[in-house]
Amino acid sequence: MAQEYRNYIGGEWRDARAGERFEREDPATGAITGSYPRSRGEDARDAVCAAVEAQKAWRRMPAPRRGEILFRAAEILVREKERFARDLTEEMGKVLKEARGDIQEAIDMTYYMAGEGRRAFGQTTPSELPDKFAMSVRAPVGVVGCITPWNFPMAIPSWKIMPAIVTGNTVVFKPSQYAPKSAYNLVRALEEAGLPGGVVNLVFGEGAEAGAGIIEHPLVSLISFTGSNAVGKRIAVQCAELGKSVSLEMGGKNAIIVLDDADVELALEGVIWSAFGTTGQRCTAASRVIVQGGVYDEFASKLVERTKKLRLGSGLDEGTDVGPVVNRDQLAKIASYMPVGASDGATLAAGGAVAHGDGLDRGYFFEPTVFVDAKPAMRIAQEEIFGPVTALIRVGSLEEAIEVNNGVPYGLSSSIYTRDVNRAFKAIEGIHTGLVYVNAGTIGAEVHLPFGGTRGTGNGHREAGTAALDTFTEWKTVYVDYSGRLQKAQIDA
Ligand code: UN1
Repeated sequence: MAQEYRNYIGGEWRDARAGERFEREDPATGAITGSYPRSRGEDARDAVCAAVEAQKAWRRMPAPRRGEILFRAAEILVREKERFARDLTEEMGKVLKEARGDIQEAIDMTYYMAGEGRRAFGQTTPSELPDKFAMSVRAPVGVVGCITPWNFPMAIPSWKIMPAIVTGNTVVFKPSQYAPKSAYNLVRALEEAGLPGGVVNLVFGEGAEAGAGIIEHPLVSLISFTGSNAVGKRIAVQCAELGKSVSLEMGGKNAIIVLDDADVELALEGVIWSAFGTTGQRCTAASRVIVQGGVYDEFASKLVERTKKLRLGSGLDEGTDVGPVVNRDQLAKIASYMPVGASDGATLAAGGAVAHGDGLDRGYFFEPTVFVDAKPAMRIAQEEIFGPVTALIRVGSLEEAIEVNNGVPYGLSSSIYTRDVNRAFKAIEGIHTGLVYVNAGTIGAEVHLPFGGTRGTGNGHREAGTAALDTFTEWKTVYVDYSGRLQKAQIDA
């Protein structure tokens, strides 16, 4: 019998009203990892009501006290890091050392946002009139719906929940049905840390059911969503009609540029890590490599050779380089791009198929794949595949590399390998993505800097850093006139 988990609503662990459940399996073995409530709109509504009720006291609690609860939650995550990492690997497949990184990112964010309980700075500034004081303070937006994906099932929820609650909001959290245990672990840590009931409510289930119930509810002021571009756009349209704020993070088609003067060994390591880490299922994954002509052939042959040596297997096995993809649908989607790449004229140089043998048939494994001689406009070089697939594109110059880098519908992350500081800075200036790395891969964002992207990646918001506070708070501008008479701005000044 699979272990049964429950929703967390108003501080109580409860089943979905209709009593329905779904099971999650380990994508490496097919073993069932847990059973979860399949929540519907009515459960989402219960959760929103609990969040509305809890908001009254929570927004009045001094922010430093709220921060202390976060600090205690971070301590619990530290204590449980290894256990939570194993749970995470078992339910979504990434290798254990990356799962530890996922938990660590949540720990970092939780400590960081605990500190914001004593900062959350606003502005004070001189007034244009005498005997008048001008300042701005941050106020919570109210009830926030957090809808999160499976690829960073501990980190991404923490990017949303921690800044939301430290600034006085309450949350309804709907995690992906492909990584529910990590959501449970995170919420349990908050409960143990002493978070009052109703401040974070957890509703398991599917986007079209539980997620829709949160989005539609009139008392939810803000939706923070990370996931696909197609779903994000639909949510944005719906939120516009309902008059809600929405913060979207929706993927990428990120590139690493390798110039002729690059340290080739370093660039190779960066490409392997960025293209195949998390089995390529990162919105920051390097699914394009733009290589200058002088080094292209050497780079391509070394990359192909290294890619073929990567070992596939369960992420729990320390010898594994690349784990499974998350589910059967993703496996089929990735496989469907192989004939697309070939018929568009790219050459398949490594991988290219569902992996078999050595116990791999029980899970969803795809061979790490390299296409060479891809052209910038090909579908494999334009569309987010979200799997262990990368495409090499040959260019003649830095200027062409920048143009190719920018010529996609997304703008999340990018990277350039060069030893020339002038070229590095030209790239930093010319590249239109939210993140730019120099002599490092496209992944590895840190929690105290803004995270997000341009164009199809987002809608102008950033997560993490103090930018997150801008998403989860409203500015309240306060003028205090202590002159004792009517002073008219713009007129008496
Ligand atoms: C994502 O790919 O969805 O920088 C998030 C990184 C990680 C977060 C990635 N810290 O790749």
